[in-house]
Amino acid sequence: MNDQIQKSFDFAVAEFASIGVDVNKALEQLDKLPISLHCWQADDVTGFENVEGSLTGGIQATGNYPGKARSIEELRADIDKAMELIPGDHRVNIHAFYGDFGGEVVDRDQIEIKHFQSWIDWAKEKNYKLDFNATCFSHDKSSDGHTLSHPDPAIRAFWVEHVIRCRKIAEEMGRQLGSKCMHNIWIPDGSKDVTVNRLQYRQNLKDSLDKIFEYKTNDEYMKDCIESKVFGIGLENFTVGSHEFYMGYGIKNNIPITLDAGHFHPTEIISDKISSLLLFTSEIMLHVTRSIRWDSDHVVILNEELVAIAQEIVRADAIDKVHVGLDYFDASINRIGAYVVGVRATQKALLQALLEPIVTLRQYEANGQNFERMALLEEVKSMPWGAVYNYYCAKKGVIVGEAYIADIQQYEKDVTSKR
Ligand code: RNT
Ligand code: ZN
Repeated sequence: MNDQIQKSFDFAVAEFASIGVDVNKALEQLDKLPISLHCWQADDVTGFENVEGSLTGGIQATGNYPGKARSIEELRADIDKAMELIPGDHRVNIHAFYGDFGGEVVDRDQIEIKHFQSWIDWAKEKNYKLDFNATCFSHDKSSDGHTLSHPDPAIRAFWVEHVIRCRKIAEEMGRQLGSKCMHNIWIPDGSKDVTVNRLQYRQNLKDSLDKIFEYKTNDEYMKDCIESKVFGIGLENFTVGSHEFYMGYGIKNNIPITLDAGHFHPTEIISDKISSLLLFTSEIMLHVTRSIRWDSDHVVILNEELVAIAQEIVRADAIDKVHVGLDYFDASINRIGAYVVGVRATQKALLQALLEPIVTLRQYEANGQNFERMALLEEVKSMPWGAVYNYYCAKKGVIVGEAYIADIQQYEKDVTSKR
């Protein structure tokens, strides 16, 4: 351990102790908090299906920075590189269209565990855990804006089959890796312009979900979660899977809700939803992202809402109930750098939340000492939590501070720039 890092850490421990906070305890908790890295940042949500096609479903990756991953091997190498620069043990979130199809064209209603075995083997070797997602977009059967809510029962059945297969794959991932795999269901369904059939589409989606969940999975190995949205590009007028829809469905059927930070109205925040939802569903999945003006999926940075999300998880004593996953796809900058910045920012937010003098703050609040509460909250913002994070990186054998920039530049020079 570098002397400077140790000294700064010792100073920080004393500073936090003076406000009643145990730094080592906070670090122990942080170390048990996995973050799920979304595989789709490395290749701009393209997937490896061996069919010509583009990203559809109302989402868009903008930019054409060189070096995107073009194969499973490249994508895994990029994730390995990012993981090298992130302290702690983490998860990788795979989408169904990233299967290892060995040059074959395998349609979505035909995928099996064998197409994901190499992902599981890789994860085992690297000590990652896996999460999974059905892929209900970028497909000719989703091109008219509907999948599970489609008016045609045959198309609905196709997507029902896909999602059931995904649930089985997720279950097997969790079983083999000994860690519950979160399986997320997000569909793009909606319409660009006025529809006079809102109820019908939602009824269709409800029926499809009922069929999907008829297959019972083992809770120990996998858990489904359902993700709402306010609107997509080209689907501005109506989204079938709205927040009310999934909140109703999830609470009634005890299925966790996925809160994506970019899926609400521009000034609506997900941090405030955590403590409400937790009273009605056992768990929550988060898609941490940064939306600018719309669901733009910018790289997560250490902003106020990220800190608020972390604070709400910790203040609600919900570290074991809230699954933190990232969801952004910025194609305009170095993609490995995008991973590292996003995960480090998320960890810093969690660390700040874990270092809160919560006992004193709650005492102040109980006594009606609102000035004191505000002042202490202000003071903790500039407490030396950065020194604690640097120490955590060093202890985990991970590059400390901005020195990782040069490391990513080197990887770009040696690897991604040659693609
Ligand atoms: C889309 C949703 C969804 C996707 C991924 C690729 O708006 O956020 O989670 O980003 O499934
Ligand atoms: Zn999302």
